[in-house]
Amino acid sequence: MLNIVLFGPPGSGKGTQSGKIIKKYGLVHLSTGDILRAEIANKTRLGMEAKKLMDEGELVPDEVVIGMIDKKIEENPDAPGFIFDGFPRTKEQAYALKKLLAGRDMKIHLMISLEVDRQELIQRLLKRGKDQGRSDDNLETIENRISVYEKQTAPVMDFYAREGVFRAVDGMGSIDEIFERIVKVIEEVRT
Ligand code: B4P
Repeated sequence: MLNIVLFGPPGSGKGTQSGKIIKKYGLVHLSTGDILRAEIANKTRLGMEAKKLMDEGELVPDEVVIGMIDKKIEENPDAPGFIFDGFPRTKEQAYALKKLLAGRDMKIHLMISLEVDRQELIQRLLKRGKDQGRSDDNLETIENRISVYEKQTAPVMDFYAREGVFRAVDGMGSIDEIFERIVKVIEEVRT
């Protein structure tokens, strides 16, 4: 089994690289952002509550996203492994993930942190806002998302460094170049 946390600031390429990783390694992709956007599209009560926070660039409460992840793991008992994309985003979520994996005799084998300059993050997200019209990809919300990341999410790196599974990867360059760097790190862990 191979369980990976793909980590990084908003716009660092987590969703993009997750797509390539699941194709190569057959892992199950769990993106809390995608799950929340599906709730919004289905106009559920959870979706409506989450939308307000997401449009402001704030985090959705820990217990909500932890419950979502728990359910998805439960639904995939035969998975060869999972890629956690955009989760955990707080230390509390990281502890909760450790606990819910341990209860199933599972653990995180690797945490990949994508490192990208702030200016590049903003450019990528503004471009996506223009191309796809995502309501949280506007300058004001992007800046808040980055500052929420720095305050609430960046400490998650220490958690995984202490677990001995933290690996930083240069997230600047072309999508294929970055993917090659990620594969190299995954192969080191698998052998
Ligand atoms: P997410 O959906 O996780 O959004 P994100 O951080 O912006 O990353 P995403 O994966 O979409 O973008 P990517 O970097 O791949 O979260 C959205 C919101 O949901 C959060 O703000 C929060 O409110 C809520 N939420 C989600 N998870 C939560 C949790 N665990 N706890 C609490 N709240 C939570 O790519 C960005 C763009 O860059 C793309 O358009 C892509 O094409 C482009 N790109 C990628 N790589 C590139 C490259 N190398 N060069 C040029 N462009 C590139």
